[in-house]
Amino acid sequence: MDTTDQTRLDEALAAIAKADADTLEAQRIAALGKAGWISAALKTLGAMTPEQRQAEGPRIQGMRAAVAEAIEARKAMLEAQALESQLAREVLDLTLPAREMPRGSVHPVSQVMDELAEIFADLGFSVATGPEIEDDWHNFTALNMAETHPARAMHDTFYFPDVDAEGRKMLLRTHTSPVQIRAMVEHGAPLRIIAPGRVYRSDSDATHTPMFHQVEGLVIDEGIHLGHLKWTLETFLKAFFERDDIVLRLRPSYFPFTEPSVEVDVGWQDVNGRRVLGGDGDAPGHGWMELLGSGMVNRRVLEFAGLDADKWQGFAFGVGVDRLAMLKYGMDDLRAFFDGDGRWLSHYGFSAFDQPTLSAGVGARA
Ligand code: 2NL
Repeated sequence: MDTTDQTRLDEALAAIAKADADTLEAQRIAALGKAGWISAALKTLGAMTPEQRQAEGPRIQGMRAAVAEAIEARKAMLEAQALESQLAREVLDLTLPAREMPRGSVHPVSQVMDELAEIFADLGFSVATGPEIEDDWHNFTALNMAETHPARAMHDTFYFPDVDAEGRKMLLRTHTSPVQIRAMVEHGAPLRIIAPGRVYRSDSDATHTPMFHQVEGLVIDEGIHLGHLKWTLETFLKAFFERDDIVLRLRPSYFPFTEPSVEVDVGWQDVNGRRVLGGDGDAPGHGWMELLGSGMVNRRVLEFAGLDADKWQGFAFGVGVDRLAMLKYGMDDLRAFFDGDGRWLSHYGFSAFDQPTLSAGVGARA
């Protein structure tokens, strides 16, 4: 046993055990560095006889491992100590006010959805939601659009390549009507719901995006007729556009899921070269703009959903949420809605603290 090495080792281990971060590195260099004493000892192995090396090799390697291990242990200890004292030092006062207003803002589509929920809640509607990935029964068949119905092709549907576990053809919903079908199947009648959400159609240009937002409304009760539909839409649009002079014009139309079907136009007037909703659509300088589709729920749809069509009647409507937002807040390019541009959002976005209420006007800005 080399007593010099043993003394050196004992001294090194003692120094390491009480070293701080700086002296620990000096200890490492003195022992294990290129010119360190253990490195020097390792170099002597080359000149030894095989017998000597067999005894000296493990001894020197053992010293190297002991020093390296001691350094690692001390380092971990020092780091734990530093963290402890940092945690003790740093105090976070969660009761302090924010230094800046939050920079995020509520997207106009979210704002309009909140406004719609508020307006219709006041009329006794609840908000219904459902899956965006649907089967073709809920999206088409139950809406009186049979396999061969031409309207299916018109919907530019995104289909999934494979059928699901039950062999159903799956797709991205093309409207939120399937949510209403599910509500009728699950809750029966009477029913008063709106179904807002994302819908998908394979269509893309300046006025169409492959994903857009729709809100549909559905009322099922006894003795429901077109008068209820017209009053509901009038009341909704007056609250939404915050004007009492909103006028509607109902035109006959066709949807497979409603009978009769009506297209609803809203009157606008020219104010300094800009079209503003309200006024008499037929007067000079006034006009009509197509806004939403609606109608009395086709009795075949009621039957598909398991309702007795002799007892229950209903009306339904559908309208684009993005379109409503553009009209109300004066945006001209639909594609900007989905660009995620912070400047657009800070211009058109809403404060997260601004909750739409009917008393303040649903679109009041904070
Ligand atoms: C449009 C037209 C509409 C409906 C949607 C509906 C839903 C059920 C039953 C019957 Cl469950 N109808 N929804 C009715 C008429 C029109 O949307 O142009 N949307 C943008």
